[in-house]
Amino acid sequence: KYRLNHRELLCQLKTRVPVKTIKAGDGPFTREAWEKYLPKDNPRERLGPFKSCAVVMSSASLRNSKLGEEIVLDSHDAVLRFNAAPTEGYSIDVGQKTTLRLLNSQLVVSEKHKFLTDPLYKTGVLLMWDPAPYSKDLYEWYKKPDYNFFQRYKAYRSLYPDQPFYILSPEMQWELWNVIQENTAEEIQPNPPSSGMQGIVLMMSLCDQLNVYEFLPSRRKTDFCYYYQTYRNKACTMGYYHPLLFEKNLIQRLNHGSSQDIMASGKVTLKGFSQYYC
Ligand code: NCC
Repeated sequence: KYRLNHRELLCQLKTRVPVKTIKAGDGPFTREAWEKYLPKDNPRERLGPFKSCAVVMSSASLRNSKLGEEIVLDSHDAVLRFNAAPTEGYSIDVGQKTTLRLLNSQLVVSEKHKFLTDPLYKTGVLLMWDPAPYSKDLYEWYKKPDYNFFQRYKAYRSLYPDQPFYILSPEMQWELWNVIQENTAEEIQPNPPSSGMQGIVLMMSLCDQLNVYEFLPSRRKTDFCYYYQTYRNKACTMGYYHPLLFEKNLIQRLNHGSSQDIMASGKVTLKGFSQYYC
């Protein structure tokens, strides 16, 4: 089977995966019920374009990496982090700045994470997504989201109306899944791509260039899951629910950096969508 080259693969992502957020008036998100809560702009109108960005995964292989300085300096104009990943207490390894944070709906609703009150979530622009069933039908999703996060989202927006907080359209995860499946020999289960993979595509739309840390694991690869917890599970790096292994293969194919960068820093260098005319 023909294997897409670098440029063709990036163009597939650029032209087919819409980095789209929900606006009041979209399908079941009626103006009456949602106008007060949903941002009127989209992330691209508010953010960037950035020259250079860092995407910091939550991987335990960041522990003792001392990558913090590179992540913060290295002329990164914006830094994306995921879910509950902290900087406080870990900045030597992961840096300090958080420009954007991508959350899944499980975190938003979970009692454990104290999303409404934990100061961790009060920095930067927030975006969230919900593992909707394979369908782009907003009405179906609205009736039956994977985690019913709508009330919690509204509560957060009422408490912190000045912090931008977007909901990604499920179209994004499923178009991304399609591109991953079409470029993978095996058949993949129809589960949505991980937050990490969705975040990479989000940043490709906002940044001319991006460095992704510890998505492709360095020589520090470990069975531990997160740099901020002692929980141990290989599946965090290899995947069980998300098509993580296939996501990683795809990102490897897009890498402009060297294999030494991967070994030493778990660092992959990618071009943003602005760098190719498709
Ligand atoms: O684990 P999670 O993501 O928060 O990690 C963010 C992204 O970093 C990449 N990663 C993480 C650990 C690791 N060892 N290797 C990695 O490559 C992945 O790309 C991952 O997406 C998610 O994708 O949203 C996920 O969320 C957690 C959990 O819901 C949140 O942390 C909130 O508590 C999921 N874990 C569980 O459900 C137990 C995880 O499967 C995916």
